[in-house]
Amino acid sequence: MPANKDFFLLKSKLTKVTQQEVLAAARTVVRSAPLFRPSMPSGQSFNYSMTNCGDLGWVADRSGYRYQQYHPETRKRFPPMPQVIRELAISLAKETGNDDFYPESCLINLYRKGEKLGLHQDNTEENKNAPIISISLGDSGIFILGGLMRTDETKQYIVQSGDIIVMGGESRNFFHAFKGTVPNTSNLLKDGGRLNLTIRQVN
Ligand code: MD6
Ligand code: FE
Repeated sequence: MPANKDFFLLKSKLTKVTQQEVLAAARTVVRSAPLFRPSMPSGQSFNYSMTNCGDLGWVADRSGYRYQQYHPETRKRFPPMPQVIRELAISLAKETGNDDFYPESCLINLYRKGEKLGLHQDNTEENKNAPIISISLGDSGIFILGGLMRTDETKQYIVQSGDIIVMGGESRNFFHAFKGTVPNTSNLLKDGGRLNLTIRQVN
């Protein structure tokens, strides 16, 4: 098995049936924790919508970025992480050399046509060593991966429904971005768009 060092893009890792199971689980989450579109600390609104499940959810507002137990709009606790998502994340972590991964949080991002996410590092988590497991569902999109510095050279990857990204080891802290979807490339989501689930051990 690979060492816990690398960035993995596991193409076509999930069968259609598993994709549908994960999608159904995500829909259940969205029913109790509706998608929201937060503001960045600058006051500018995010370009896409999101929600969470698990013990902790990632949120943003004028006072910054943080993890909390409560949905920022309903003020209810985020729903538990569905078993299918939790078990999948643990098994993907193991497969890529990360034996003690504890999924505390799953951020669910929905990108409609034209929606994107700029170059960033994931640094709200206390734990900067645990890998981040990312599941792509629905329309294909363009994922950009750089290095530890914002100015490092970047590479572009096409992510398709059922592909998995694992950012472990050094790559855990690499700059990255999502440049947008390629519309009408999947019929998994009936209204189109791309769902991205990122599962993390926050602490
Ligand atoms: C996305 N993903 O694919 C955005 N972050 O829509 C992320 O920002 C991300 O895929 C950390 C690790 C994996 C990711
Ligand atoms: Fe990220």
